[in-house]
Amino acid sequence: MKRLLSLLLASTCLQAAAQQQNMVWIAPTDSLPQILHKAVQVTPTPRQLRWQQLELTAFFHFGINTFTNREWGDGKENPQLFNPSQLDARQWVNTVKAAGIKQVIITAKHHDGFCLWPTTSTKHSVASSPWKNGKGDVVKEVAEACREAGIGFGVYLSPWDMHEPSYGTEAYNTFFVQQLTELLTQYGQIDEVWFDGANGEGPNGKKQVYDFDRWYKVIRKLQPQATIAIMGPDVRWVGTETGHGRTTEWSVVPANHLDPAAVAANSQQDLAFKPAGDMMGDNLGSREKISKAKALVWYPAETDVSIRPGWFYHASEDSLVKTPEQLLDIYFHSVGRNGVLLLNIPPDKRGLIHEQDVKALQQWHQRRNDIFRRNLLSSAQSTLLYSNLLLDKNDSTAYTFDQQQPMQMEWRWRGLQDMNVLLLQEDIRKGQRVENFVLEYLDHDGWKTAATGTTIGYKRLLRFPAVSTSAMRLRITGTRANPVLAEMGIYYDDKQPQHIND
Ligand code: FUL
Repeated sequence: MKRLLSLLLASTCLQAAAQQQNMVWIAPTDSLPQILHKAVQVTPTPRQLRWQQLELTAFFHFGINTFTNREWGDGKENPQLFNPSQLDARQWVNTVKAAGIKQVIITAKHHDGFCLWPTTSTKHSVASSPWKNGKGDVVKEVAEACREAGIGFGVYLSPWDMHEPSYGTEAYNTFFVQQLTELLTQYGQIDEVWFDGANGEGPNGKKQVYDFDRWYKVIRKLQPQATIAIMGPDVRWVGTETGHGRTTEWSVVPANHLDPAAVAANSQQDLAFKPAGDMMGDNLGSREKISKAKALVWYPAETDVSIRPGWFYHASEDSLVKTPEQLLDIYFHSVGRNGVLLLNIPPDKRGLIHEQDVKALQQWHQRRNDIFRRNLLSSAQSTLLYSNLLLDKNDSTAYTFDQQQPMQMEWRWRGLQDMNVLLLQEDIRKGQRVENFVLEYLDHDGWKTAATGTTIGYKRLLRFPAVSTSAMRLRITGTRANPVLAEMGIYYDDKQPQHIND
């Protein structure tokens, strides 16, 4: 009997483990309910979950372009031009950390091929520059500053290389592996590897066929916890560089290009594929799209945008740094739309983050703190028995609606409350489920709509014209399975223009 019980228990555990996975196959005979059931079983890998929880990450675009005042070099630049007078990676890292940013990515090599570390793969690097008499290493300084500050560290390594003579031949893939290996073995833990999709001509006029599979294997072996972003399997480009993501953002999307043999050859955790298909379309994970899919995969969106018009520093753009209000809009439309924000802050020719950018970041941080300081729900009475699970600022404790229960909750206050911001989070360890919701407030003649939304995902923030009320309710009006909510918040931003309606 005991043996039978333990066998039963073991098989239940196995089933539970098998149910939650990073990808799932769809059979041509699957009905829509079967597909929806499969869709909610697709969940993030541990590396994807950690990345999503960061919410705010930063890019540092810095390199030879900083000194030539260009956005794209051509690979012919003289390394002698690279000479920051006061480079201070701690100032970069501490500035962004103070703004709430949890991880940074340095452009170790941009399309011009100039390397910010003293690589043995080419002479086209900081080692040939006058900076620190050729003894400097920008990647090392940033990596150490991140470690000291306790934030994540990642590298951007451009596959496109306009300097390297082997570009356009098979030898370049090996050259690239050499660069990647140096970066992944000499600087401690690497949390994100960022591959850009650009593939132009090299010095011999040829384009390269990138051996992504080989590169992914190197990364998985040397830094298994690192997310591979954009031209990689863990993190998808949101499809715009404006900083404003989609209002409907599914992290579970079709993966029609997955090769079954390749998937079978890899363990689930190491699923590695190159993205294909439309990254810019509207609503990539709609019922219509997942119904036509061959497979579904957890593939969340990263929203990259620069604090200035360009990705690299240009003195002429000092007056064009995004304002704290613009950054706040970006925050609501990236983190608040189920994405991770990757905000570029380009260090200047001195090797410092410019005062204008520092100021904008500080004020942006202050605005966010002011808005989210007090969750008004903490002083309300709820119709839910375990409503405290939604207010504990812990996304791993969740409120699960059971199948029969009406999918709504009400909150009441003793007096009137002003409110104009809603925060919702799903427990994405249980997949992404909610398709539609409405937030209502009690007016003198009944319930009125304050805001409506579609997907929630890891986090959804909505601004709505301010209301003053003694009761509000959230109704989930469409879902793929019973909702599992991790957090909920209602706030009042007294500086918000009354007309904003996200
Ligand atoms: C683009 C690049 O071409 C830009 O220079 C920049 O690095 C941006 C993040 O990605 O595709």
